[in-house]
Amino acid sequence: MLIRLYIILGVYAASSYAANHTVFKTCTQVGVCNRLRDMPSTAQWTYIKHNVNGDNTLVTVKLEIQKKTYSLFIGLLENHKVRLQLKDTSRGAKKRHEIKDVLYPDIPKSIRITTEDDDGFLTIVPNDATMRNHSVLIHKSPLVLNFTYNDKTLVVLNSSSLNMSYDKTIRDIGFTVKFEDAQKLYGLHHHAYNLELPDTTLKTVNGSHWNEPFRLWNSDARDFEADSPMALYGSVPAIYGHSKKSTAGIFLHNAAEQWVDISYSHGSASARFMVDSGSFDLFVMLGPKPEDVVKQFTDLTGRAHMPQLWTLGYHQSRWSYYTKEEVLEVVKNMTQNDFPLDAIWLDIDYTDDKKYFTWSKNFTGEDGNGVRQMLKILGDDGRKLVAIVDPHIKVDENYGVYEEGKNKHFVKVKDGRTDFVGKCWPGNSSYVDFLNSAARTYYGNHYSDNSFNHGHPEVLAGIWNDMNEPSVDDDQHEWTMPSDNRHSSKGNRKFDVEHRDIHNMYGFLHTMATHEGLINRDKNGTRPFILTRSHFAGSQRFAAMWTGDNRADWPHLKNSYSECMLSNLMGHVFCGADVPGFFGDPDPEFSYRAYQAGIWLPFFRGHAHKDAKPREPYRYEPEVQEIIRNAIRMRYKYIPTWYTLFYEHTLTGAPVIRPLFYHYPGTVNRNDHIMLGRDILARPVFEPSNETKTIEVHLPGNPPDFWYRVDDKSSKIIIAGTTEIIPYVDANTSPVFYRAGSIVVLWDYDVSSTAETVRSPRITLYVNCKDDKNHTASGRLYHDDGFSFDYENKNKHLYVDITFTEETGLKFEEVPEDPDQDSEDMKIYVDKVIYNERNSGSTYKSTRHEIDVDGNLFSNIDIVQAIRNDKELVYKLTR
Ligand code: NBV
Repeated sequence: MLIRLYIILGVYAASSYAANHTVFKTCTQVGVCNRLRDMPSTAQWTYIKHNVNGDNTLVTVKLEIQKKTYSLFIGLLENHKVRLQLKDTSRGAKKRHEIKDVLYPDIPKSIRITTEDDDGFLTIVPNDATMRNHSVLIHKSPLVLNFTYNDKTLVVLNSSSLNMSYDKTIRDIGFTVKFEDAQKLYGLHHHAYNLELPDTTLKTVNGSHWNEPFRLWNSDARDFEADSPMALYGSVPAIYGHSKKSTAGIFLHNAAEQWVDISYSHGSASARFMVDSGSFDLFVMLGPKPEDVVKQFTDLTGRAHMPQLWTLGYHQSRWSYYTKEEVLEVVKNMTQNDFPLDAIWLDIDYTDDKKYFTWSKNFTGEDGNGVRQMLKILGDDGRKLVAIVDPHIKVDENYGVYEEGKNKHFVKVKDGRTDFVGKCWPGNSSYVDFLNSAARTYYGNHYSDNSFNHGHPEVLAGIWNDMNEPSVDDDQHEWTMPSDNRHSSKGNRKFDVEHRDIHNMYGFLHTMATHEGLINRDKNGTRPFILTRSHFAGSQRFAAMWTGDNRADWPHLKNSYSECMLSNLMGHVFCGADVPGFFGDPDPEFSYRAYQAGIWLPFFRGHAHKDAKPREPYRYEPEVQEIIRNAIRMRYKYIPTWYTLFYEHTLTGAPVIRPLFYHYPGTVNRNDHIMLGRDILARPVFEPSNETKTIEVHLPGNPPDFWYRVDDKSSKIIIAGTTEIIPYVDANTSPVFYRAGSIVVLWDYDVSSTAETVRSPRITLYVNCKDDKNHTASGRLYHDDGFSFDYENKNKHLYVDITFTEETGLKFEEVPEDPDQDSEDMKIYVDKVIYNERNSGSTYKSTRHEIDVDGNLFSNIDIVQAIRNDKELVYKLTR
């Protein structure tokens, strides 16, 4: 055993300073990519006939190629989406695996359609004349499919690039999608790269040699390089084509290995997919605005439920805190040094010999009560604990979880009978077959107190699912399991699915099991919090994700913004990156810049590799501590805004953080600018002071719109559409802007954790007036109990429009789209109102009036208790 463990650790240690490219393959080393990348476009698919089903919701087109027949099923879906499924229907054709569970269970059904068959063309349009703005236009020979919005073709699938082969060992799918109108392509999350997908068919990208397609193959890519197309931990096979005029998207509902080449030419862009196996099930989303495509994609893959409020605070982690005393000590030090903190995290070493759902003696103590005592102390202090639980189960006859799973719930080798055994942290391990619903239940049940034995589910409030690509210590198989391993789609009876067909959704299924386990453990009373490393399209329904083992350096820090903005556009809103970075011992300047940047990502956790020097915030020099403290405190101030944006995501799928082009189509993308919702723009410092002393900020929009700079005392106004050069004056500089016309809601006071605020939420309103006659501004605020599903099941929440005009004063009204809210118990107190106003006659300056609502000026408004009981309640604050 000792020797085995030594070998595993040896591999991890050896690989700890660069991704291991001898392990991960390049395109030419992988069959499908090698076969399909340079394949000449000669395939000729011929239309034979078509028919429409009885209720007019599906068109089946019979096609032929090389004497084989195929069926192409075409359905139009509500809200401008099309679904295409291509199946080999020739005699004796093998069935391809069709993945389940990824699509949101209530995906909109196909709508009724009408076809027009005319002279070489077949057109499919919605029956309902009001939906007629989207259609499919099929040119029969040679076969070309055009997807149109308002009679303009946005997406084209050209059959000459379509390949589908299936013999004993090969089951490739290849196809090219052209975005007619697109200047930029975004998508194929997850890679550590800029937001925009580069042309991968050119020899040089960013000045360096790069001729690799993007790869989607979930990998334990520990110590991955920044700015690289290498496959990382998760895969979202979707692309959006964007230009100032329109945005359209595609989503390939397939969880097998994929390689994708991107090319741009003459105002359009193409993506060439090369897929190892599985089926052809393609969704086309016709936008036409960025927010429409995101909505369409999340119609298909679902939306996250509300996070618990505490999860939006600061999390402190390290590989590892080894004893309960150490855990309590870290929390005590955070408190004593005035760093807000909501959760402390346990990495693998809390377990007994890496057996998940067990505790080491360092936590249980001699009397066995240690875990309960620790959790009680943390809970009384308003803090939560998150513990890691990986998907591999130690092979050990004396370990109940293993004994219960063996021969039943684990992935099998190729023979479909023998449990697969691979190496990971515990040495020999078997891997839970999460495709199998019985196995998911078996695993999920172990989160209960009966098995995990923690006694305080309300404090052990989060679970961290790591190593779920799945990671196996095997160089021959790119640190994962063999592709010919077998899973069972039918509850233990038959191991009928090859791993290759579901590889990219293994982590998704892992979090599905954990989510179900936590829902059962907490009797559906609490919203589960799970952090996952591996993810797939739709993972947002179950877990938050983080970007994995980044390095504490400037390129990785910068990439973290693109990674999370893209994940947000692809439905997965709860994204973060290790702060200040997993590997390395960063200098103080880098550390505080990483904290200043990290606060603007939805998930905010400090974490470090076990070899890194301890670097909890209180370990820095006092001046550095002060900068980090200010950053974390700033994060807490914005929690009401984060929470409101998360709620809006549950309604429409809208991203929480956004790149500039989301609200301002066609704006040149900046990877270092981030928008929190529509109204807040942050541009932290990603440059070391020895390299540059200024930073550039581009404020999007068009004059007469403008932005208020709010992070300093300059009272500066910046006209929309201009680029501002900001000298970064000191370490505290981290520019933030509010859009004129917005109302931003903050908790403008210092807290030790969100628990403190939940008791009596007191808000400050930043009213950022426009320069119009009435000085108008508006914003929204959401509030609920912070933890339960009552916000959804019983509508117990408050969601209000806040508007200001000089005439009417400040007004709170229920958001009209959310009419059934039951906000009776929701109390929010307004502490302060701060008006930002442009100085009359001055182009560049503003004035800020701070009004203490509890103070003299407004003593008549015994302030501002429980926004509404009746439909509308107006607080007139006239000046
Ligand atoms: O569990 C140990 C680490 C964890 O700290 C990290 O965050 C994960 O991404 N884990 C990976 C396994 C080993 C990494 C070298």
